[in-house]
Amino acid sequence: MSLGFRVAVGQFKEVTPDDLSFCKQLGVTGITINRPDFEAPSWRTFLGKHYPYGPADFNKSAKWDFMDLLNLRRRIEDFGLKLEAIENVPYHFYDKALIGAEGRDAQIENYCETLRNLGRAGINTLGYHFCPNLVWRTSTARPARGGAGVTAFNYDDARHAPVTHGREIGAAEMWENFEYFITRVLPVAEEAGVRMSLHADDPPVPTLGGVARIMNSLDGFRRAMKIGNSPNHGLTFCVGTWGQMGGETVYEALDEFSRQKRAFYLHMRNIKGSVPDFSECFIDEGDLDVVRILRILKTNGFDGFLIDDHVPQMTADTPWGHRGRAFSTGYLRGLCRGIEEAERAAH
Ligand SMILES: [Mn+2]
Repeated sequence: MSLGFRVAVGQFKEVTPDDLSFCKQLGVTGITINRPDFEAPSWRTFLGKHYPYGPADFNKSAKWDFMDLLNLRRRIEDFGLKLEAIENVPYHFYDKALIGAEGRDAQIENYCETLRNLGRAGINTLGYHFCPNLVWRTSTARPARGGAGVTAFNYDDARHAPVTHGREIGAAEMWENFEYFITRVLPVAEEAGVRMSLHADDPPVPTLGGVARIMNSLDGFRRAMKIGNSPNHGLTFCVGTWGQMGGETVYEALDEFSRQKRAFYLHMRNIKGSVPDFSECFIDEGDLDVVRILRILKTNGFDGFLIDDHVPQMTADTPWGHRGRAFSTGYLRGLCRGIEEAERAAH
């Protein structure tokens, strides 16, 4: 009996052939890439300098080019790996859409073209978030196991931060921005055969830097999935961020969305504490019951993939975290194997 889901690895902001070999060595079948800016020299090198395709078009930096995407997928498949998803377009592709600023219509038009190009290139999952001022942490100095490098957050420390966008942006306005964006891009995603996968706001507090964080609760996500009601709209279910909401929320939400087939893929990590104060930690410690999470997926017939998520920095690690990710990925693969064996024994 197979579990029906698989472990991948990823969050590469740039990738080299060595990285892909490393992924193969970990025994995973697929990878994800994070907000690639294909204009960057490292990406030009990876994709190959000689294109059977004309020069860059004028708007290239505002959207992804079909041939870049096709080459990306092919290069990864050449290593025997599947490109499971790309997570997030570069921030400047849709920063105005996030806050409803002038110029958002042009960005949305470009975003639609990116979706079409993803579909044409055979890449069917695009992760996204709807959080104008991104991930916040207030400490990188909290003690962790063996002195590993982890991040932590304390809401009291962050509460009085200055506004990040020149003014306050409340929840009602953020919901309007979200509806404006998602109702325009989703029909195009459907047509292109691309799934849009929404990550929760990390940390899931009400507001930071004057900007409301609307994807911070189960109710918020129910609302988001209702506004963007499509089989092509679902969740990048980040167990860390959902765990930071505290209590049983992470299990309830995962059960609900995986049952509805709207959890497209998962970020796996562990945490100690929850809002208003938490630290990241190794996946085999912390407050989240990772086995319970995997069992929910198994029970609900989840058929997507899992990846590790900002792992602790281990001794002599690289910025991407080769050592930390090897530990996390191996641990996850071992747990999956254990659950598979337990299922086999039970039937
Ligand atoms: Mn995450």
